[in-house]
Amino acid sequence: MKPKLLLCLALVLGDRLAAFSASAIDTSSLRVVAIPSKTEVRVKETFNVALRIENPTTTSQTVRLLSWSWDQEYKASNTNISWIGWACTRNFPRNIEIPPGGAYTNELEMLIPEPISDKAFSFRMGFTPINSEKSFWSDAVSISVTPQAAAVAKVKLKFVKVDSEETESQDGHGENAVDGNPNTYWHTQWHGNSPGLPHEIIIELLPPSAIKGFTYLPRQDESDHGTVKDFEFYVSDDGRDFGQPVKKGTFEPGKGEKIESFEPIKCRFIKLKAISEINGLPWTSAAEIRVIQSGEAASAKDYWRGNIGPIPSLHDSSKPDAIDSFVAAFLANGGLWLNGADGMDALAASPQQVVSETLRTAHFASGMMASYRILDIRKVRIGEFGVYTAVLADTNLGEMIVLMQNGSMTGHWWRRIYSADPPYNRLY
Ligand SMILES: [Ca+2]
Repeated sequence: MKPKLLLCLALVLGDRLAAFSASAIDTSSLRVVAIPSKTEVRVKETFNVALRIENPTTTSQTVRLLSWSWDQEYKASNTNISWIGWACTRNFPRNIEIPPGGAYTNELEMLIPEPISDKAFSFRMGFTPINSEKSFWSDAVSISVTPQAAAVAKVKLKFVKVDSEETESQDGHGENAVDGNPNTYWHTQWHGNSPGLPHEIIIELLPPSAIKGFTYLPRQDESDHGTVKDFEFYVSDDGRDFGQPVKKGTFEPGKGEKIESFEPIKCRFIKLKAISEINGLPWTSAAEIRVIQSGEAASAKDYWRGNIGPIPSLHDSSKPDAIDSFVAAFLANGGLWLNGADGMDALAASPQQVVSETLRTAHFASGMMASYRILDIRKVRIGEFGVYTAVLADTNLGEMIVLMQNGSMTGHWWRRIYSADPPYNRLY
């Protein structure tokens, strides 16, 4: 377990250990107070902790800490608790003057990153000013830990049948709707003959499961042929009698994943029936169909993970290269991968600096990387988000992809590292 989830790009300017006029600091009487925003938390759930350095004396006191990642001057007495740092490009020690009776307050986003056996625990926060050998500890803060809900056993989807599929002029097999890959899709026959609507696909749930909804991901390539408009959704125990639809309606337009909900019901088979196509054409297509199980969050899936195919070692100008396929996969996900801004002040001199700093941070701050070498840096266009810089790097963890910089929004940088081996986990 990492002691900290530190995301800071710390360019420490100046020497933290530089001689400092000690006479300006008399911290012998400082008091540290830690106040959590809540006292009952779940594992991996962040909560805020206000940290206050109080000066109970009758004279001003000065403490020295880093301007941005001031949290580096703090430590927790209990290693089960951690906190989240932040992006910063300029970081320097500075003096904070605390008036008599006053306080200097900050807030940390803290969490219990890993499951723990205790239902409750306490911790103290210790503050050690720069150039000081003395640490000031808060009183103990007690937190109770709510056990994590048991994970829902994931149902497997098995293709049963479709009424029509195009297998001659393209791979439009019905299986493609449940293969987990957003870039493959079921398409009804169009070569020679185009049987008309409605079309339907039947899928088996292994094991039979209680579901409270389903999702429909339209085909993700440039065409929208076959994209379903009006639908009916059925469930069945035997795969033959589907009765009345448990849900019918009209999908939202667009290529994003559609989520449809209904009252939880246990079943062994599902059937999606396409009633109409968005352009009034006779086809049906579906990139992915999922079910939402009872007890599972009804949210869109990060389809790109694990589904972008093998990445070649370096780009070949005669065909799409690693970054192109990576970005194509992102595009297929409607740009959802760009969630969770870690925009930072645009103080870095160049995208290359952000890349090397990101890798350096992974190298040094997280201890994840022992070595790296940048193979390729390219500008790529990512949907509506504009031109970004993407990097393919060769590292001790295998090749990995770093994404980061928006060319038009100079105030925003996006830093992500993904493993370049399936399942393309986000590493940093
Ligand atoms: Ca698919």
